[in-house]
Amino acid sequence: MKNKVFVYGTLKRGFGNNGFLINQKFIGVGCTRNKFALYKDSLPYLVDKPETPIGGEVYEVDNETLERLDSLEGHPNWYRRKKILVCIPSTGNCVECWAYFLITKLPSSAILIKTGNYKKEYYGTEIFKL
Ligand code: PCA
Repeated sequence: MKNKVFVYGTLKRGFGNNGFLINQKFIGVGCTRNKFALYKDSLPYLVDKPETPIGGEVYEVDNETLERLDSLEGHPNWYRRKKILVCIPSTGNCVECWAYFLITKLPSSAILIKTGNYKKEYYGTEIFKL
């Protein structure tokens, strides 16, 4: 069975970890049905706290890819994969997707991204900038 994953950070197109989604099906850009909090320091962190809908991308991934994403994100002890509803304008549907939530303590240097959209210029330190 195929797994739908909502990515909001480094797994998005144009970001450093998007290669993990190679050969997987891009469904569309989407926005979470409910509000969450998106923070960043050198990494983006999704937290289950109602602030704003979060923007990202939805992919349909095979089981091997999901396992690779789980180890990348440190599921279930660092980020934890949880199901949320994501609305996809291009299909007109809201679908259940996995998303990785930070469940360890938020770093004190992390700041809230009020727009709910993680941007390229946020990613990493200078040498990692795209
Ligand atoms: N990668 C995952 C979770 C946090 C991150 O940097 C993502 O893009 O959804």
